[in-house]
Amino acid sequence: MKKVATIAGSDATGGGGLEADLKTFQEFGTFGFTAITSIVNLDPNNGSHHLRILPLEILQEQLVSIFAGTIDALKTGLLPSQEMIELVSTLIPKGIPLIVDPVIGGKGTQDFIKSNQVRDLREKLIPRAMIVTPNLREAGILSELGELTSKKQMQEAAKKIALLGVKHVVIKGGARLDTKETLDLHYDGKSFQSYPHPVIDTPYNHGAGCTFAAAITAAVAKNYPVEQAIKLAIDFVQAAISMGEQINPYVGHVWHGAYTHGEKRLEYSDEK
Ligand code: PXL
Repeated sequence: MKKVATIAGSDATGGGGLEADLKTFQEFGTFGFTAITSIVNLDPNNGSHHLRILPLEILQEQLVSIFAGTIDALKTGLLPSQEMIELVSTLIPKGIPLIVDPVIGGKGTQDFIKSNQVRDLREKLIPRAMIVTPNLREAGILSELGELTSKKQMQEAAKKIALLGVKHVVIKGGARLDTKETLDLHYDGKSFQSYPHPVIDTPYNHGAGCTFAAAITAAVAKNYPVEQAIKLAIDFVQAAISMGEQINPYVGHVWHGAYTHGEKRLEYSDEK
């Protein structure tokens, strides 16, 4: 069985963060490991998110644990401090495919990380990655091009991010592009491949970005070439968004089990 690890924050409400990663890893038939950097909690009085950062030594102990055996692919998500970015950049073994999801902010909340951490992501972690998967906003920040609204600007941003030293840049167009169709863009240092797909009209899409990067990570662990891993991840996330559900008064999550209709497993039947 392929082993995949995520170094990420916990989303207490279960849609994004390492919860999304683990659920997705399992759906892809891989065995998931986690190292928790932080916990994002939701205030039920007003829907605001609160970030609780774990002590660095607890992250270090988890990294030592997960690297005690073989890991086939590794994903990073929310790394909320410079010390954590530094630690992860130094402790992850060379030779394991690394997928960096450069989490900067959540939806409609304050950014989780500030400019110093963004600089460390650019200078320390992204150069070690095989694939980086920013959303539109993160791509604008990492490329220092600001707001991106067109395919051409996405291409420019991908080129600039590739210059940081990462082979594959995959920008998630998401629902923020000003069109009915959206697109995900892949740049491999030589050419661009775009993957247009319809925007699914739903507010219940929390967790889509983490799920996308987790799906790519699991597919890479299973030896899929990057292009095929991206296609699998897009189909998986489209299914997950189309079955998104409201989870509490403030947010609705993608259903990570949609692709294989996990909700139908073990349905109780009293038929004899
Ligand atoms: O979607 C970005 C994200 C990443 N990681 C954690 C999160 C979120 C969004 O809420 O909670 C832990």
